Amino acid sequence: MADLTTQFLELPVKNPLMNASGVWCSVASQLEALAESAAGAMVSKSCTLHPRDGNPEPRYRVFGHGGPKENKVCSINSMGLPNEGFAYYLRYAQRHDHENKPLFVSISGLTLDDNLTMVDSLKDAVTPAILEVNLSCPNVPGKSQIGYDFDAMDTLLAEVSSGYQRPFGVKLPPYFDMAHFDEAAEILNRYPLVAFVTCINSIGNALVIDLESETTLIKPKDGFGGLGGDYVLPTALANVNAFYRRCSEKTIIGCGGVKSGTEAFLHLLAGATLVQIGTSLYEEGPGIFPRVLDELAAIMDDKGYKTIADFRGKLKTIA
Ligand code: ERO
Repeated sequence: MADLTTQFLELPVKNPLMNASGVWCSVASQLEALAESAAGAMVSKSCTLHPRDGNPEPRYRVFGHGGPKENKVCSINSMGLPNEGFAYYLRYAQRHDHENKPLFVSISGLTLDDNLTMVDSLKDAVTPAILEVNLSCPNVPGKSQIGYDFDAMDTLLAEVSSGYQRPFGVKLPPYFDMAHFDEAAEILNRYPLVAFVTCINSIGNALVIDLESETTLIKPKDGFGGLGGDYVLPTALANVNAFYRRCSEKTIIGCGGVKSGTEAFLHLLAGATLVQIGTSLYEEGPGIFPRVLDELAAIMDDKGYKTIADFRGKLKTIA
C-alpha cells in the first residue's frame, strides 16, 4: 500500500490533504471536525482584525455544468470575508494539538496596518501555528487584490518579513500571463522568509447566470464572485507548476478543482507538497478526506509509486 506521509517545512505530515481556507473552518466546531478528520493539515478561515458579517446572502452557490454525465462540481462565492476576528482564531490555535496535524492561520487584513498588527500578535503568542497571508480576497467591495498590485505586494512582503521574522506563506490569486508569473515569482524570491506559496484562490469576479430565471446565482456585487471547483483545475495546475518551476526554494500548496484522488495526484505531479480541497469539501464534508486518500493511494499503487516523493513535481512535457 502506498505511503502517503509527507513533510511540510520539515514537519512530518500524515498525508498531503487539507481544507481550502474558507471551507469548514470559520468556527471552532468546524475546526474541531477538521482536527478529527483524516486531513493531514488544516487552515482557518482568512480573518480580519475585527469580526465581520460579510456580504448579504445568497453569497455561495454550487452549480454543475455539462449535463449529468459530466457531473461537474463548481462554485461561485462572494462571502465578503465573514469571520470571527483574529483573536478567535488565535485562541483556537492556542488550544489546537499541533502534534496531531499542522494548523495554518490565514490572515486577510483590510489594511497593511491591520495585517501587521495580526502578525505581531501571532509572533508574540509563540504558537506553532503557521502564518499564511491571503493576498487574494476577490470579494470585498471596493478593495482590489494585493496579489494583482505588484508594488503593494512587494511592500507587504517586506513589512511582514521584518515584523514576523519567521517563515510564513502567501495565498496567491491565479495569474494568466507568463509575464505575471515571472514578475510575481521574482518578487516572492526577494523574500527568503516566504517559505510557501498557496496557488490558487478562486478565479475572481466571475458571473454565473441561471438560464430559466435570467438571474445571477449570488446577490453581492451584482452577482460577481470567485469561481471554484472543476472549472478552475487547469488554471490551478498551471499556477502550481509555474511557481514550482520559478520558486525552487519555496514549497507550493495546491488548491483548486480537487474532488477525487485524480486531481490530488495531478496537483502533486505539478509540484504541490500539500493539496487543498474547497468546493467538494463544502459539498461532502470532512468525510471526503478518507475517500480522496484511498483514491490517491490506489492511483499510486496502480502506477507503482511507493511514496509521494517518487512522482511529486515530476510532470513530463512533450519534447
Ligand atoms: O469572500 C470571501 O470571504 C473569500 N472568498 C474567496 O473565494 N477567497 C477569499 O480569499 C475570500 C476572503 C478572503
